[in-house]
Amino acid sequence: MNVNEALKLYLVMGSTNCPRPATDIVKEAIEGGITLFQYREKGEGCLKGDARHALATDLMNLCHGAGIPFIVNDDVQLALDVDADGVHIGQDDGSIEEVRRRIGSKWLGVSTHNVEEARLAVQAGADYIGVGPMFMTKTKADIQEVQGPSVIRMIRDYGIDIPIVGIGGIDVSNMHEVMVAGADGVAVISAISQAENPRASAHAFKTRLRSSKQTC
Ligand code: TZP
Ligand code: MG
Repeated sequence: MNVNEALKLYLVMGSTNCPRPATDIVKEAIEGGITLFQYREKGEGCLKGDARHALATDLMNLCHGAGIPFIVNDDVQLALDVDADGVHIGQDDGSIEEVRRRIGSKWLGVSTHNVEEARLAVQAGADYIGVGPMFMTKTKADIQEVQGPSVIRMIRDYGIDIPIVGIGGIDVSNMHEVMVAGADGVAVISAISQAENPRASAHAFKTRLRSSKQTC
């Protein structure tokens, strides 16, 4: 699968984002049509050690059973241990080049917030960049300033054509703004993981994406 196609509807989450077992949420989100999954096990009460490894394996098996690539956030060793499809890192997670060397040809995603970070991520060998926060979010406490989808437009106008996914406060009602700014897709945590019906939420995103594409 191409990275840009996989990025269309990117579910990012770990056990602390879920009101029910993470495996149930991911199963339902897959049925609803997510195209990529990132295991992001963070925050108070997050799993460590064997429990973290076991959940990563369970979620990866669910994803792979449906042909969906499985990415691990931050934890390069876990990604290598479970043989994930890729790793996603932020600006404070060490050298992008070093992660690239460790993971070889696995996908590498990097969180960026402006043109300069995007440029450096591309130069260092990222396969895609996440750009955010697009909108206000309660899910991540240490977010940078909300700049809105216009930062994606700035990155595109600079000439960066790497696959881009927007993140932060995205829901079905505002995702179109992210897509028209030049994103290949949207990454969401709470809009799916905390939805009353994750399957219906993912499905609603997919329907909206299809109509977004016609106007992009
Ligand atoms: N990076 C920037 S904002 C964010 C991350 C991981 C949180 C996104 O969560 P939500 O619930 O989709 O706003
Ligand atoms: Mg990180």
